[in-house]
Amino acid sequence: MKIYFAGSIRGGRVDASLYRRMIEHMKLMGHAVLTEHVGSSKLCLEEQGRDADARIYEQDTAWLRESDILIAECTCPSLGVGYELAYAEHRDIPVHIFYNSNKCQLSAMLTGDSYFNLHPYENEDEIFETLDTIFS
Ligand code: 6IA
Repeated sequence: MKIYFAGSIRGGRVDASLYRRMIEHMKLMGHAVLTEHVGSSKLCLEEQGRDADARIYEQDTAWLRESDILIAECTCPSLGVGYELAYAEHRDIPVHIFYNSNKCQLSAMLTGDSYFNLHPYENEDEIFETLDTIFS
């Protein structure tokens, strides 16, 4: 499957290493993760102007349109991830949202939308078990 992984970038990188572990897990299952960079520890977060951001937007929305599924880690709030979730719903792409229920309260705009598959977890092992179930 082609997977679009969504995680916070300018919203904050506190969970970047978790994103990387989730991406690695899905790749080990034989899937293509189109957005591997979201788990990178070397992302440059500096503003590089509107043209550079337009290229990111065009590339990311193109990847979203060709994805079979969107997997999002939403513990760290991100406007960009919220946008991607709505974009995927608009195109009928299945969406699975993971969040640590001890660390955050998810927006009612996500928990209140029955389109989204919600996966609250308390420890990291639960994430990988759920991913195995989703892709089995
Ligand atoms: O609002 P956020 O930046 O937290 O939005 C994060 C989401 O938007 C991620 O799921 C990505 O798919 C997408 N996104 C945001 N920034 C980038 C990006 N920037 N490259 C690719 N996808 C992105 C490169 C570094 C940038 C901060 C200059």
